Amino acid sequence: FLHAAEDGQRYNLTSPTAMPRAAAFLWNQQMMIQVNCRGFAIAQHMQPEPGKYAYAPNLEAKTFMQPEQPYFAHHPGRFVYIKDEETGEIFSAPYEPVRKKTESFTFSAGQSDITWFVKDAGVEVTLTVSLPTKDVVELWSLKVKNVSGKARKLSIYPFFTIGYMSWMNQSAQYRQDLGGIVASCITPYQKVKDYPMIKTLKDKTFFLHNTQPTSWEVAREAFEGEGGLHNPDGLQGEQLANGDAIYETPAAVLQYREALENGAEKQYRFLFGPAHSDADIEQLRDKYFADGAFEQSAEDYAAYLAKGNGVLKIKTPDEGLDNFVNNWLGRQVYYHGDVNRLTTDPQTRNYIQDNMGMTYIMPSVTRAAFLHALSQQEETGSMPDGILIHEDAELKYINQIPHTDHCVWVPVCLQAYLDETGDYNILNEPVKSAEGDYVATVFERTTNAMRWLLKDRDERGLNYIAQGDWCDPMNMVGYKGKGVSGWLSVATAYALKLWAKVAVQHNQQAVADELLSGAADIAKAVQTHLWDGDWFGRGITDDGVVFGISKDVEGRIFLNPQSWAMLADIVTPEQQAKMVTAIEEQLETPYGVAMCAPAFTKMREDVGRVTQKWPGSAENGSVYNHAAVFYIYSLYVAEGGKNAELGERAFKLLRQMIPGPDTEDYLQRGQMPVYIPNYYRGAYYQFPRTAGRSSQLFNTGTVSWVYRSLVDGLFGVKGCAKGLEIAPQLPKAWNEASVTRLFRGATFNINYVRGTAFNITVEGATVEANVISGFESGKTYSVTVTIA
Ligand code: CEZ
Repeated sequence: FLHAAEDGQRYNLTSPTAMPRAAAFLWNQQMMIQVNCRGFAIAQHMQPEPGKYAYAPNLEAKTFMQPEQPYFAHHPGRFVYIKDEETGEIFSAPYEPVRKKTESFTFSAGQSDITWFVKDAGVEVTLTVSLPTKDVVELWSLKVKNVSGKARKLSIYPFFTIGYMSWMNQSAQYRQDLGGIVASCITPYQKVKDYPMIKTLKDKTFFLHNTQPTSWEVAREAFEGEGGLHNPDGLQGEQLANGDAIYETPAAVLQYREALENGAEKQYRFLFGPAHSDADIEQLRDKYFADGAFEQSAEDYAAYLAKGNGVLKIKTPDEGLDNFVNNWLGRQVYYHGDVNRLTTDPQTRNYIQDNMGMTYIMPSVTRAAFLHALSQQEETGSMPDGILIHEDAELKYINQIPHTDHCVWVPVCLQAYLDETGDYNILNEPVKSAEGDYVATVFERTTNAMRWLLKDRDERGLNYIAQGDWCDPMNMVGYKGKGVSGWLSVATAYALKLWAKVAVQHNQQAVADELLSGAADIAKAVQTHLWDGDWFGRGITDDGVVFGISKDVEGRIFLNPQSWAMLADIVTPEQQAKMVTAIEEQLETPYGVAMCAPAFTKMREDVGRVTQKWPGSAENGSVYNHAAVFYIYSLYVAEGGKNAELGERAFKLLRQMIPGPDTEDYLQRGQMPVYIPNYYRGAYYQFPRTAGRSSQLFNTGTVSWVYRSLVDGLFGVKGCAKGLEIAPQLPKAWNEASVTRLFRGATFNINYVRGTAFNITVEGATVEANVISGFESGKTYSVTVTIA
């Protein structure tokens, strides 16, 4: 029911019920749409804050994409009903709302389009959606073909939900002058001061056709009647009622009554999206219904996506991995880096990590983003909770809660940029404060961030947590101002050590010494206060209780403190072995490694909101892929990448992040391998029935780190000051592999083969150290790496 096509560039799902939530997504810089195989859709556009144009009745936290988004009969979606005029029989594409098991069904997730092929009773329906690169509009094409061997009379009804737009004011009309249906509303608000903004919003939703319909309906209840959406009253009559919606829930329904000879087909195009005014609608109509406009847009979009190709193409014995890395990983990284999750105030850690991923796609974007983030650094050296990336933006929602980890990400992610580009000049780049005129270089600012972390520690020498760290719902460990984070403490040690190395290269030995002595101090404090015998505790509460330790019944072990202690290289070999074993025993699952266990089943008031999440979901013990990939990365980096067992484990866990290739695995996760979700359900021992289920949420810091793990770890093709460092950690089971690695303008075609001793040749000549240097931008090199 699921297979790759076109070299993994598409994934085709041939059942609407096997993985009912399986979805794909498209985006451009102003909007995104996620559609599931059955036709339910979630779309969002920026104005500048995220807005909707097809509405569900009442979804909380509008500006956050929801994990495990619940779908229901009236959920926003894009559908087409087909009625046989002679027999009265109906079916619908994609699958909802009729839910008829059609003779054939394919949901085909492509790179730049999403297409369904549905066939029933001698009628083939092809439905495709794509997006333009800039405008906010969905481009839909529909093809209906008669393959029944005889002439047919059909009615074809596109039905695009618009939904409950606003309790203040909503309506819809058919507009002959514009060529389609236009719904209007007033976005609800309270404050007079919001009115100037409210009146600029795109409060219209349009559904335009390029072919005149036979009839239409614009009110959802009038269309649905008593039959329900799976058998709406609207389809009973010869024609739709050509009604209106006046303070009634809008819908966009058209009817095309067609007589089709055998073999004949009809094609239609539709535009669906939000607009501010009729003039905007007209403009979009003229632009996209012009001859060849859809085709041109498809080409432009493909060209836009091609910019996200990344620096790595692989060929390994693992086809599913190849498909994912070659076609989908870069795409997801690019999505994050290019549109910053469609928010105007990304959380600082997300902004920095998403842009770290961009290092492998478009390093100039990373560079600009780091400078931008640093321009918002506070005078104390602290980084704010969110980075404002739009002139009208303000820090909202989660960004009003004090988290203490933001400084850590600066050197950690900058390191990836330095490795990849060798652009050490960025360190001398002066950065002026967004407010005020304090100017300091990137080196100075990052050093200040490190000093802030050093300072923001308690008498034990551990880092305060305030109302959260990387784990943002861990909000009650330290809200009284005393609690500390074990993870942040080791993460600080790691950041300090990384930055100390940079300081040495930058001829700032005194700074390096200061940072290293701070790191040593933290290491000592962590060992003294948080080592629990087999692993490190997660933190110490305001009341001085160490948690995340063996005597805890719930939340006994957390992944992050172990991973980052390994990254910080503050563990003894004995400790490391114990931690890895404890993680294997308590956190590893067939779907990846969970971030804590056992999941909390009740509120722990000295830990916080995270314990109130459903056990096994999100930060409460799911396979939270972001945390999992930190561990994977730490396994690759620990012991200088020289411990083959750790590398083997890293690969196993990395592979578990990608759904498949076994049928059972797909069914359990319910997701296609076209992105990595933010989590798979965990609580493997507590709730085995749901363990592995995908959140279907493609916003996640995971993917930048997956890319980095492939480059630095698995394939060992990391940059360094001198050039390209070759240090692969291929799994034992692979006898060979090859990669094409783009690096600083040059192309390296690298073949890995097994042999007796480690050896590298470039164009046949042996390389002495394991660094390839002296290459030229624009040239292609053939490299053979022999691994013992
Ligand atoms: O948000 C992510 C954050 O964007 O959670 C991560 C954190 O590191 C990321 O920066 C781990 O906490 O508020 C909540 O409880 C939400 O669950 C967020 O924590 C979560 C959402 O998935 C965002 O979509």
